[in-house]
Amino acid sequence: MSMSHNLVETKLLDALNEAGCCVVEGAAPARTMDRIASELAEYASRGTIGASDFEGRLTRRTGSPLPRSTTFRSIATHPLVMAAGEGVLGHASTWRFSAAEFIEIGPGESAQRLHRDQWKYDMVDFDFEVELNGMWAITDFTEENGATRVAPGSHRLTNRETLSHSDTVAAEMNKGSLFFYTGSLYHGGGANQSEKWRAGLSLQHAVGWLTQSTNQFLECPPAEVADWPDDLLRFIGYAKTGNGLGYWRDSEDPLSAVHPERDFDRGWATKRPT
Ligand SMILES: O=C(O)CCC(=O)C(=O)O
Ligand SMILES: [Fe+2]
Repeated sequence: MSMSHNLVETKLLDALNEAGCCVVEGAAPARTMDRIASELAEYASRGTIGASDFEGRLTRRTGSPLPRSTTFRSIATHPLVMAAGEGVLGHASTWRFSAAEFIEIGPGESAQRLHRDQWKYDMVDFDFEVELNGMWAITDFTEENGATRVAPGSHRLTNRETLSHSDTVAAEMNKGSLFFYTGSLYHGGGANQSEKWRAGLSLQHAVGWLTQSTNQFLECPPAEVADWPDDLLRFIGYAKTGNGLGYWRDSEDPLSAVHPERDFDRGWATKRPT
């Protein structure tokens, strides 16, 4: 029996509020995950491995999945992503996509150091949420194969906590599931004690007044995205943002760089948080 969308969203937002994390089982068909993996395979085969201890010496990371995978593009604005983002970041004037990365944890990899993703923002100890992140299960995630370790409730702690493995649980989920967590939640990639690779597509979203993790205008330049849907282009950053941010040249709308043939309103964004 399937729950109605509204009920799923309500439970998701309650869990994100209470625990700072939530797994939604079966958010997409397994074959959608297989397609993403096969579209990224040629890039992953040239991907970087072992760049640093934090990134994982036996972990392969492949960036820029938006231009590289049409199937990922088709789910980047998935209704659950939009609902979770609105629920966690809707306090800000705007929020948007920040980055995505295909993460494959290899057999024998050790556990990643526990961290808060929002530490990327100069370790500012925000007392409100600035990021809503996630992970699509491209393969099954099990405790044995390195499912992400999370400390539920740790989104309410401060930067000064010293949590250990015993404070965490494995975010186990089946292929096609979607795991969400806030930028304030302590977590880390798990140790892979199996013989197979664990693959996930990690997602980052942030309030519109913070810099995106990866530079979307280099990864998805105007000349290459003219046939992408407007809502996706807006979401990745071709939009005025925050309060008076993100315009270009003469108070112009950044989407006009993709579609110079169209008319757009000029002027700064004047949206303020309510
Ligand atoms: O791969 C994972 O399970 C988590 C990776 C992670 O948290 C990170 O690299 O920031
Ligand atoms: Fe992380």
